[in-house]
Amino acid sequence: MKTFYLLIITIILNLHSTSIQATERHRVKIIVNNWTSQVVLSYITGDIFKQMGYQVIYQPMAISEQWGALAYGVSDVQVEVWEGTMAEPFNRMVEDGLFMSAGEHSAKTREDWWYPDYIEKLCPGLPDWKALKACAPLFAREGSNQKGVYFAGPWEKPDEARIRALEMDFVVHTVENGDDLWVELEKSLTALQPIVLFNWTPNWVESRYQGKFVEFPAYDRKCETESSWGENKEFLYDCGNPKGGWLKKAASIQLKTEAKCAFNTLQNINFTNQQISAVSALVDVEKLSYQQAATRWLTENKRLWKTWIVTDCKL
Ligand code: TMO
Repeated sequence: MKTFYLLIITIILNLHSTSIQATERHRVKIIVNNWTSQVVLSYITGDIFKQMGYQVIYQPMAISEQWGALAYGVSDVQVEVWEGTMAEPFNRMVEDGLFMSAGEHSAKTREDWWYPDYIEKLCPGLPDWKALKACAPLFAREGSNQKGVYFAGPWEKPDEARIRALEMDFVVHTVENGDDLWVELEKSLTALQPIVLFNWTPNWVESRYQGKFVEFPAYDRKCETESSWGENKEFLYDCGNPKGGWLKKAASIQLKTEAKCAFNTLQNINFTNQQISAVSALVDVEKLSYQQAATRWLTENKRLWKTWIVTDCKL
């Protein structure tokens, strides 16, 4: 009897989906980048779309590849566009109508040079960048020729340009995988060796370690466009990254025109600093898989995410 009912339901569902196939697309392609919270939020978003009846495809991709993918409709969704690393291409291409913003999360973000607190004893004056500049030799590593080493992530930032503009005696060491940053951090903490590295907030690191961002000259758009602006009159990038930066969602034009329910739901999806930091800690501290972290979050926050799903939906 049970099987019979299931069969009927399946037939009805199938008929229903064929009847709307012409107007509504049933497949959503989600870009998966390479830092923890983005991966978990992608899976959470994907599971919400699946609940709505969409078929979801995950597409692992570097930040630099995602813009073209969104513009050509190869991909539909990127759930974490960070102002500090991505504002320039994002703003330009949204302005050109190549893809769209699907709104902002509540979370406020910052991405910049960061150090663990114990270094303040060795380098008085931190977090001011001038103190860091004076302490450069403290951050030297084997083979760096007495220059300080800054550990950068695999996400393009104009760090070399900033070092040059602020005349800092530093070199950039770019790690291959984002997670290698935490390997370097742990190594330095164990050896009580000074380290300055790329970090961001919200992230799991703040739930585990005391530390601070270096305070470079405050960000201003002109810092990236007018060399005469700021500390150095000849060079660009003589400033830090934005504080209190935005965190946005990107969507392809096709998502809006062909999968309206998914687009409208994406607009409602909204994470806070605390939530993003907590989901990344599930993976990086508690060692859950990305999917396990997403499932845990969905189980514990049903009431919230169900309000994100648009109700006037014919899928
Ligand atoms: C884009 N990221 C959060 C890694 O800086």
